[in-house]
Amino acid sequence: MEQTLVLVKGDGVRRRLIGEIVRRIEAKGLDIRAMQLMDVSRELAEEHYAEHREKPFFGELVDFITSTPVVAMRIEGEGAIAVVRRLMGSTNPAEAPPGTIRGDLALSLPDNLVHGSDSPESAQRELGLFFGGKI
Ligand code: RTP
Ligand code: MG
Repeated sequence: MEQTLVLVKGDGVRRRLIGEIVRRIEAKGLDIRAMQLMDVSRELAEEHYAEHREKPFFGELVDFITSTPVVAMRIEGEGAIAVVRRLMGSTNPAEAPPGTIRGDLALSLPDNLVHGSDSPESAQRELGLFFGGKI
């Protein structure tokens, strides 16, 4: 069965939206296999977002994800990676459709509440980072 990493990022924790986001994931029929509230070190953040290292918003992104605790979840289900991405909505909340987490609950970047792995390779890598105990 497919697994993916979901993060409720700092804005979601600060705004007390953990329950609302978990509710949507559960209501969809996905299973929570692991869940932890945790601090994200700079090392973990830079590794997690390595694909964005050259982007102009990389510094802001790392500051954002390390500034407050996040909730990391190992989510499992048929097609979980793509299903979670659809539940989240597009990256920019201003463009995310109503009915999605970002479309209903967020307004502008970088505060888009959630992260979901974007491919089987990313899921494996990111689950290792957050739940493998390496960093
Ligand atoms: P994520 O990785 O968080 O699941 O989001 P995503 O795939 O939809 O978006 P991605 O392109 O991977 O970007 C990662 C995170 O960087 C912030 N971002 N800021 N200022 C900007 O133009 C900008 N673009 C992206 C967002 O927080 C996004 O989730
Ligand atoms: Mg991404």
